[in-house]
Amino acid sequence: MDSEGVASWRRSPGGLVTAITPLMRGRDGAWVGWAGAADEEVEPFVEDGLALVPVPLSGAEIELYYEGFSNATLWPLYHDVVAPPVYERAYWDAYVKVNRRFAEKAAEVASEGALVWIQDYQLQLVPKMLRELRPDLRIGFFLHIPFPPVELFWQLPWRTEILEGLLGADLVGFQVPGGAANFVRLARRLLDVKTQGSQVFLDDRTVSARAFPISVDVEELAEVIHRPEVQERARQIRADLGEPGTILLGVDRLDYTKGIGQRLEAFGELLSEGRIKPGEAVFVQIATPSRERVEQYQLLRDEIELQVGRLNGVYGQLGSPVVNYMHSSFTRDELAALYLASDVMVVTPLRDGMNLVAKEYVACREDLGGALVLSEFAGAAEEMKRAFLVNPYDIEGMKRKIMEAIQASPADRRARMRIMRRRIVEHDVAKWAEDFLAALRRT
Ligand code: ADQ
Repeated sequence: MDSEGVASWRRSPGGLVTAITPLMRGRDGAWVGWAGAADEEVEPFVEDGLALVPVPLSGAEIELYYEGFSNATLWPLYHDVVAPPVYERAYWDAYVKVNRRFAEKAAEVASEGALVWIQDYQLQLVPKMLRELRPDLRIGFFLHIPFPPVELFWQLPWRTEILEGLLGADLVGFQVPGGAANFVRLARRLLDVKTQGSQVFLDDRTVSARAFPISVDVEELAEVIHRPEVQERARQIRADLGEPGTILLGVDRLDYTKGIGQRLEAFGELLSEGRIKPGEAVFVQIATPSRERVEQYQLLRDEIELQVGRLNGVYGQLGSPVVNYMHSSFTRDELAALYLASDVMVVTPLRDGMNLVAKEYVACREDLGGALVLSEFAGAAEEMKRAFLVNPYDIEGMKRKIMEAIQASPADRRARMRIMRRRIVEHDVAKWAEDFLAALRRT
């Protein structure tokens, strides 16, 4: 709502929205989704070329379904239990109820024989529910986060329901082949069904499970970085930071899976050992506010802010902190300027489905400058082997790789960046969507 009382819509941050928005524009389809506020009953509307069909959530459902089952149960379970998942029956009941509401809304708006593409872990029961309501539809599902090994998934009290929910789809997409393999293995173990390669054979139909690595909108980013004001802003950022020799950059939702604490620990030790001198290198950490009412996220915020405060307290000087930390959301332009301004991008998740920040960085570095330090546990590492790959649990190893990235020769950086860019340019987000939808049509 602006100062004159006119309602408008704002896009929420995060990988899924960033990836899907460009491809929904101009397509003759509808996006069924939650509007982002409690108890809001909004009629379907068109915004900037997107036909949006809101599904309401009550305050209690946001707490139980979204913050609860989605983000306190499934999120940690699917990310290698890096935080303990909470198993609450009331969360589950809300998850079933809200999934049913989404399935009913999709069943209502989809035309005869339409393709329906269901996105992510919050809606894993929708494929089966929707198929029961509308057997004429072709149903695809894409999981943006990792699909865990059977041994972890087994913990889930509702493991059979979730698996059967997903098997309601004709095609289930994952970020990496390992996720698809985990899923097929789970189907075999839990339901005792026959499988072969990427196929799961049910009594009356076959479900495919395959990897479709998501990517970024390379063209849109190119347009952003070519604008003179963005380039000027990048120069300004370097000047504002005091023209240090090296700018290291982290950009993440403030999430315990992102390994922010581990990377700051590595940076702090490099300072304490004198391998990095204050003033010569500066760390810029952008932490986008996220899931602020979930307890684990509140604890994490306190921990990170304590760590930043300590580092600046010990190594910072008047007017020049060693870590510039910002807990806020940024525009695409400002993020692109940061990518251009930085020398070393540090992406160190403990587990991540893909990680679009790493791909955005590479997409923006047309100049072939900059180095990428990337966790082996991000899906993106499978496509970008020429990054400085690290195990974020190994602080010593991470310190070594950060130093290598800082000290790499311009020729080495260019060679690595050129190879990574080739991959990202050829496999952008449009290709991701086309590949998925083509595979869904073929099912
Ligand atoms: P996320 O966990 O949200 O995505 P990521 O893939 O890195 O993680 O995407 C974050 C997106 O938010 C990026 O596009 C980034 O530019 C944007 N962003 C980050 N900080 C921001 C800020 N301060 N202001 C504005 N925008 C900001 C989930 C999965 C990932 C998977 C994606 C897409 O966890 O593994 O890559 O979905 O499938």
